[in-house]
Amino acid sequence: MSKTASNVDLPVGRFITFEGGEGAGKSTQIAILADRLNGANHRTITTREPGGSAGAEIVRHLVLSGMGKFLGAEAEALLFAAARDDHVHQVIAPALRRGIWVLCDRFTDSTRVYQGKLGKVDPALLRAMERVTIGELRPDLTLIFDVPVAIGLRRAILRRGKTAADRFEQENIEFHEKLREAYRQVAVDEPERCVLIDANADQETVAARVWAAVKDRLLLAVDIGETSGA
Ligand code: T5A
Repeated sequence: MSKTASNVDLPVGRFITFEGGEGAGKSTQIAILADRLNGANHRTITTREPGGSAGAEIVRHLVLSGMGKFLGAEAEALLFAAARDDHVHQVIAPALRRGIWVLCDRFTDSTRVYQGKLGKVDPALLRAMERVTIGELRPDLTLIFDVPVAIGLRRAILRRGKTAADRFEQENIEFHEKLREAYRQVAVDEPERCVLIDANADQETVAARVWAAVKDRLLLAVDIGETSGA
């Protein structure tokens, strides 16, 4: 195992990240995929960013409460990076080294899109932070959930009920439209790593699309107990 900047060993498990705008259905689909992989005898953990480790959950509270916003986009990006550093070293890398599949709700693409494309933070700064926080670690597969903005925001409102909108849900429609476009562009720019999932459908249909992508990109027929004609 080798590693450059941050002493994270290269993984042996599989690392899948789930990305997209607000209310796209990522958390719902992570749970469904984890069940399905467990049923196929793969060990999995599900986790999220910001958060996923004790230190990172503290930062999550800070940024989603909106406190980071007043520090400016660069400082907010640094907060997400600090949370990621703890999460990668405490949770993600150790799990991958033990052969566990890690299913993560948001990862570096969220920083690239929210802080980079939307917040206009210098890409060179974001790359430097990635070198420190994740080193050579890259997702094996990134599923980008694409849903019309109005539908995503409606789902997010339904999910949170009477609790207040968080830091990014409070942004205007134009912000969320740009967010959607930026994510679609990530899928175009990195087709080897990313699959765009049409998430504007019922949960079962979206789950079938997710499973098809995972099978296609990461699972051999023998791994899932299917014959080549299945
Ligand atoms: N952020 C994060 C950054 O700016 N930079 C970073 O580097 C990182 C890591 C995180 C925020 O932080 C920002 C991005 C985010 O704004 P969060 O609370 O974790 O905040 O928010 P989200 O990741 O956006 O989570 P959401 O819960 O809003 O969206 P999900 O997980 O995509 O959606 P989910 O599964 O919770 O579903 C939402 C609702 O819709 C229903 C569900 O039951 C739920 O009620 N639903 C469906 N309804 C109909 N049809 C379907 N197919 C459905 N799928 C789910």
